[in-house]
Amino acid sequence: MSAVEVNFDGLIGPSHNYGGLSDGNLASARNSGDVSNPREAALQGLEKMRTLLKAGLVQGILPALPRPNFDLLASAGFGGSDRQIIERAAAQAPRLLKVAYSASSMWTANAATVSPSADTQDGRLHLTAANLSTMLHRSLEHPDTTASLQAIFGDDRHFAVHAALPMHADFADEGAANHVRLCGSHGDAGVELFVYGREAGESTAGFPARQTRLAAESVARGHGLASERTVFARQSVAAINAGAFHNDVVCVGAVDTLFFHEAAFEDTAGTLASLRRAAEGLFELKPVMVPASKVSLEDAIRSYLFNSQLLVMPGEDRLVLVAPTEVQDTESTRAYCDRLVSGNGPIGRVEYVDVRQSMRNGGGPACLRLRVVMTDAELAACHQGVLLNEARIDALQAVIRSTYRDRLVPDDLVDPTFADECRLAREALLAVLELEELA
Ligand code: SUG
Repeated sequence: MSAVEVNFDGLIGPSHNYGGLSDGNLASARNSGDVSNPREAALQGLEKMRTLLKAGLVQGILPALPRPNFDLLASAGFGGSDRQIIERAAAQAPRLLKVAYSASSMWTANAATVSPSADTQDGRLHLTAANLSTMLHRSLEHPDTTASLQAIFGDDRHFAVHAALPMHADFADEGAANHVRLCGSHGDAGVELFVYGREAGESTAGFPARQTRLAAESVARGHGLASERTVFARQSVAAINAGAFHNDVVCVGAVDTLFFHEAAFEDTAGTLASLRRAAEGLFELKPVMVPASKVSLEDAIRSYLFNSQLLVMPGEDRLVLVAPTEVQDTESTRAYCDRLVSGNGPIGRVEYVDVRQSMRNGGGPACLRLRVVMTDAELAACHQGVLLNEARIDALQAVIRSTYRDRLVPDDLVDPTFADECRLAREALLAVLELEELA
């Protein structure tokens, strides 16, 4: 069956700010409290989408979630009118107000785990919303994410949307950021690699390990994946403690190629052997391992070399790495990329994109997209309003230019009129995506 990979990027919401909310995410901690520019952030994200659309790829988008999340504030005991809730939360629990306003749904690699229909027992495309249970601000996302996915992938002849796993540390799940699908070509049956940071019930020292093996296994079972085509690998403790809070900070894969840092997995040889066994009869795995002697783990995490999109571009015979400009600005990673493309390996070109606003919260090009491999029939059956063309990108950018602020600091969130601003902007954006039902 022929199929294409559709990147569903997150539309960056009007409350994008540097809240310092993510323990273990070095960029989030470093830039905490800085001035953000939500308008520039959203425009940068859309320009990345435009670049890939112009290259001939199918580009989708997922809407920003409603912020502030009044349910959270109500659960914390704040009552009254919206205005009173915000004023009271600002006075009594300012951190909770930042949590309620977080625009973290922009990182759609964490929205869900996706298995294409070629891999699943019932021949449907399966999506499981991630519970994101480790970080409070991210744990708020899944109910609204599930609603978005249902609105977009609502046709149950083609799609199965699963609600998030139970909200408990044993089931901690961060979605596609810890999942890689490898294959011969997109429409063929593939191998799904799930990377976890700890076992259920295990407590780890250092930065939080946000994914359990139990969560990964539960998603794989729910999607009806063949066990002989599924691999579970442990992320290295060293990577997590160096700031790789998701596997996609140290690893990215596409079709038959796995591009990863030497320190990404606890057992590299074992992981590669399991992948080769699972791929037998389907394709030959092409691992591209970056040694620490060429790029230190620190530089890999600072530059986000691996948090790039690895893409099959129409008309190009080798893969293209769409990397953040920070990779160009970091000497070791720039030198590595120059050598990479001059060799004859599977990656033939590196293209740099500016997503600095998101990067400063620890989100590179790969964090900003959820990959969904879709057949023609599935493409036709999904909600068409989220499939982008240039006119729709222009329309979204026009709304952003007229409704988003170009300067926001966490202290601005105390302004009760900002909540109305965010709601009106979101409603206008949903209208462009023909998703008014989510308002
Ligand atoms: O979960 N940052 C996100 C970044 C997610 C990146 N996603 C992937 N690697 N796929 C996180 O840590 C920071 C928010 C703040 O501090 O305001 C934040 O949530």
